[in-house]
Amino acid sequence: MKLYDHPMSANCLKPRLLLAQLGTPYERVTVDIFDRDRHGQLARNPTKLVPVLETDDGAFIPESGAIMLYLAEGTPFLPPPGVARARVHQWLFFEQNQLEPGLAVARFMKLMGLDDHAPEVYKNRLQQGQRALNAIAHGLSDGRPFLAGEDYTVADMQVYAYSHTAADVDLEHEPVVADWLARVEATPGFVNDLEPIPPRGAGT
Ligand SMILES: N[C@@H](CCC(=O)N[C@@H](CS)C(=O)NCC(=O)O)C(=O)O
Repeated sequence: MKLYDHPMSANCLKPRLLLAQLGTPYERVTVDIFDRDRHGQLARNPTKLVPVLETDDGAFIPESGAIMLYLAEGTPFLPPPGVARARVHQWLFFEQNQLEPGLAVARFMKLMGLDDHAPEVYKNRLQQGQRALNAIAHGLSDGRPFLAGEDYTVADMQVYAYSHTAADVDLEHEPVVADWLARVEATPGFVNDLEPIPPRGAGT
């Protein structure tokens, strides 16, 4: 299978991490996400965003959450249907609805030097990011080791991707979140190959 990808994208880190921990071979196709035409590579993704997974059968699956659920089916990283799986879905939806629109946007704005151009937008996204980090801390406050309960799942991978970048926008983790991040990083086969966004004015 192929993963249409960008090395600086934390949305793409999610499937890269899962594929690494599954030991699944795949071809990585870097897409120039700064090229609006995307060289036609993402013609079958309505949003023209990465990541997109192309299966061995030639199906195209966009959206990191959909890719994670597809790849994790039948593996220890996704519980069977029922409450445990609903908890995984809960964190996947949370990530897309609360964490990513706040922290990822604030981080991108800051690293691209856009925070000074639209300070009100930046402040709003930063506050949203902080609220999401608080929610993660609250979710972990009952002492569970991982977001969906006792087991490490795709929910942890999905939420890890942007929450671990909080320092890029000078946000701090509560100890319960820092401990969870460390537990995620200690799982077998963990990789974090997210490349930094170059400082403002350095290209891209
Ligand atoms: N909801 C999507 C978001 C994907 C997304 O925002 N991808 C970014 C890279 S992190 C992208 O392709 N950006 C290019 C653009 O905005 O034109 C997901 O989770 O996969």
